[in-house]
Amino acid sequence: MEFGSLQVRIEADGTNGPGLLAVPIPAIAQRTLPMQKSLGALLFILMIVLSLAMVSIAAAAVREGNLAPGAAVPAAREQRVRFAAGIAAFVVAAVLSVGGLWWRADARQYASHIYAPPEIEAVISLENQLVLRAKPIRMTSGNPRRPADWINFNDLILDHEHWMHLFLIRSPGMDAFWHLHPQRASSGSFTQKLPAMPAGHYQIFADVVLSSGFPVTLVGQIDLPSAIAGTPLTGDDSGTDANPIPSETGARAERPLPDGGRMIWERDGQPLEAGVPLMLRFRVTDSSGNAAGDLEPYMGMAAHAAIVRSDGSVFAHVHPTGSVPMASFELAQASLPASLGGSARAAMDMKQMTAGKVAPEISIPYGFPKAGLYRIFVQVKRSGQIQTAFFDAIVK
Ligand SMILES: [Cu+2]
Repeated sequence: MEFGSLQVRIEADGTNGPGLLAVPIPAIAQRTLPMQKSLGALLFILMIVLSLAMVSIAAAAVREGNLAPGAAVPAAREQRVRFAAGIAAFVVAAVLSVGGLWWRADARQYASHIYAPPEIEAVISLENQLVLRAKPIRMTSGNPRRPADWINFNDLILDHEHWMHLFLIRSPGMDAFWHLHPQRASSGSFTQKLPAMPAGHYQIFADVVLSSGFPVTLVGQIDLPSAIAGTPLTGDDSGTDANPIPSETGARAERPLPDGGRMIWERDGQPLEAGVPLMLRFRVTDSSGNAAGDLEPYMGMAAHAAIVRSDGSVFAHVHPTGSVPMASFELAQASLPASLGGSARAAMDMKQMTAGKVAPEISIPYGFPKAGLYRIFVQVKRSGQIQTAFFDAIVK
């Protein structure tokens, strides 16, 4: 198995000529599957049988290997037979222990690849500036392939024209949400001027894309002992207040937007199930209840959604194009052989799709990884204003 920034290439041929598309696949191991107990027991018994068989073959070869058919075994051979069996047992035991050492070394090596979400350190400096730094990793394994070891803030590429997409979510109620875009500072750190924020404990999710195209979410926390006055939001920065997430969600799937419009989550009435690919559909209406005609791309996308489990153990930043960051997608297309064409066009199509007007119906593909209570923040841009609606979902 290969780890890292991989891609699946899709080749198609039709009346308009051949086309080639690359889909980036960030591949990483998240856990080691244990062996089934019954399979382990079966293999252990087979090992014992094989070991005993090896010893008895060696013993039988010495005892009867050069006997004429029907002849009796001379009593003097017994000592040599026991010696041969002892040597064979020693060799088998040596092979098994060397094999065991190799097996454990291989398992340790694999375990050092298991993905642990890299952590980010955040402190608030004077003038309500948030300073972010990737936490240094203890190099216990000495293996440089762990994603956490790759995080070098000087080795990133722009995604949606930003080096970092920073999400701050007040916990545990998830009743305050910000989507900000910190500036790169000279010393391998990022800084962000904070908006007006209430006091509380915040969870931090920081999305970056490494120069290999591998997307990484760094996680962290910060405490605001008191509310801060902050500076007004500018550019692509956005945020919203929300009511604290209830432990049981009602069926309400409609949210008012600041201008009197609404965002509606179109549910098909089926319960949401973990591990099932879904299409989350949202519809935006204006203040008179008609389909909104004023949606624009927000950072190159029809919509951005942040999907968070109530305990913060799941975070996804997704778009109508899925979870692939635009930066990784463009990098994958650029890697295609130019002779096959089509690649540059695919990247251009993706950009054009999001240029100009945006339809008020939004479909976002997603699969909830595990059961639980989730909040979904959906962001759109209408007439230059970024609007955020939030929905709650219980996943079985
Ligand atoms: Cu986004």
